[in-house]
Amino acid sequence: MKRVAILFSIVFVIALTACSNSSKDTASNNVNASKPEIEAETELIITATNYSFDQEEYHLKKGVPVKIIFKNESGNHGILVPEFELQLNGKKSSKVIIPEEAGTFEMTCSIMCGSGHSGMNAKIIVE
Ligand SMILES: [Cu+2]
Repeated sequence: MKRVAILFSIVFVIALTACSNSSKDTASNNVNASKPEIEAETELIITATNYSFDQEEYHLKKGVPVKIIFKNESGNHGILVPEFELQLNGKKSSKVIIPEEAGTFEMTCSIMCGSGHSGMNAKIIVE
């Protein structure tokens, strides 16, 4: 939850600085302003079909910002990884995350997509 709050404040500060140059001085007093905008160093594409994801395991590197790109190739699915505050769905969507802890995390389908829904899961392995 804390991570989301930080992310939101970063986005907020970025939005502020983008709107007005004069707000830069104010923003620099904010601790969050010293953090650079999250830029992905790498990408991971996750594809969903009826009723599976394209891989059983997805590997990420700890501490490396990664742009998770989710694509629906058939049916209507989504992905959910609570530990990363990651929830994507639709035809195509993406989010940049920074996996901060090594470990294995369960990824499930976030949309009740039909008969194969409960079998739609995969592992995100951070190392
Ligand atoms: Cu589903």
